Amino acid sequence: MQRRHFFAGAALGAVAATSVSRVALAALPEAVQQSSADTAAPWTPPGVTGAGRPYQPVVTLNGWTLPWRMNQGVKEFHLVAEPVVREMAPGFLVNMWGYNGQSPGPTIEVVVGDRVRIFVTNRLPEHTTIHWHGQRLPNGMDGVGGLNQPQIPPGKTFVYEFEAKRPGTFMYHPHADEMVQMAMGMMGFWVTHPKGRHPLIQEVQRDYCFLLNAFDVQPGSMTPQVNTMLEQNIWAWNSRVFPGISPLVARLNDRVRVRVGNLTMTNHPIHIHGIEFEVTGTDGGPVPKSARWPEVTTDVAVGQMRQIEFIADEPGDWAMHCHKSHHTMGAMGHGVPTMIGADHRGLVGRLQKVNPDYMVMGERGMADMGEMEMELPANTFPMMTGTGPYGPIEMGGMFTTLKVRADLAAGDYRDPGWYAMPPGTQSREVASAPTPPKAPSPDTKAAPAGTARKPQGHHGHH
Ligand SMILES: [Cu+2]
Repeated sequence: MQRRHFFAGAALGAVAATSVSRVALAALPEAVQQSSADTAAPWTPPGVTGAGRPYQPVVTLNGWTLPWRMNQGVKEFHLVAEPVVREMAPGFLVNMWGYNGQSPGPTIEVVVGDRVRIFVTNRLPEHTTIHWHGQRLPNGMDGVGGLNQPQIPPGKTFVYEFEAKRPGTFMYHPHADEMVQMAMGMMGFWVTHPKGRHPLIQEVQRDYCFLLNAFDVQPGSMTPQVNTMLEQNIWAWNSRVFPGISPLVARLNDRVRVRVGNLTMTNHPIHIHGIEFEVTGTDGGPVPKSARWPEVTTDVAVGQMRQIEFIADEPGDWAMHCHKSHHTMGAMGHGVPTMIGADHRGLVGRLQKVNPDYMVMGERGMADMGEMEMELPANTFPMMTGTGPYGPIEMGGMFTTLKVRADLAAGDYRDPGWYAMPPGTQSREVASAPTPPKAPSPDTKAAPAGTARKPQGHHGHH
């Protein structure tokens, strides 16, 4: 079970200070660091007490919201691009590049009309930039290295400044050595809340966000292969893989929004069990109500953002995952031959004389992998992992659960544990297969009760 990291304490206190000296105003805002890969509780802006926050904050799955400081009417943020070690699942560590201690970087959360100033310090071994994906902004703030600005050299700090013009779901990522820097995990989420009520943006009780990302981390290694185009083996949400992804928790009948952005090299059909949702927003903003339809899977193509919404009106632990079945798997060899139906028991002994490491796998399917205690190279993410109350879940990648409970407090995001099913509502084994009901046919009525009809050929029906 994961523990939540409630983001509070010394680091936050420093940026939350309301009185800032002239010297401090001139200095860069503190670059707040995050050491935990757990889901942080929503950040409370300085000066906000009780329910005074003017919006329902987002909760970033296995991520956090970057604190800002107010400087003469401008919200100031400080991102530091730097090498990080990300814990992708408990015990599975990967060398990445990210921001402020983690990959992805922190979520930036603002309100329409905010003047935003973002300082970007480069602590990478090569130059970088940040592109603010989807934003309306002056051309010189768009962050394409070489086209809109000089690259940010290692050791230097650049500043971006623009107004958050439209509400919605955005991303940020480098537009410099992009293939390498994104393959190393450099990306982050951005949410702009509407100012006051918006005719197409409903109020929600829970608002979650995460990025789809993918890595090629060879078994036993710690650094992604950055030149891999499509055969990534680690399919992640916010640089985490099941069972390392926090559940989405909702109170019964909450309206829930989930924002998803895709920065991998392929599309991901995101599927949620138990409810129907609508896509209420895309990259371009809120979807007109007449253009929404119910569905249970929505494809998020490369470079896209999707905002889905639903009423969490069915209690339970509902699976939520990418529907490409290879994307809910950990590191695996795609070149392994299919052995279903091949009885090679007699061969094993002979083959092991030649190759002592020879192992039989997959002759009855691959489900054995879920409980296999095979010795893996150090720091290798298993192909299938994660255990539920009824055994191995046989997943490992873009998978988590939507946990809907009646007895949650508003704003409680803690994992409530496994769902206790009401008696008689779970699939179960039966003693033996029941007698199939007789197919209605004209002579069924004619047959005396208790008389078994002899099977007849097809010509026997008339
Ligand atoms: Cu996928």
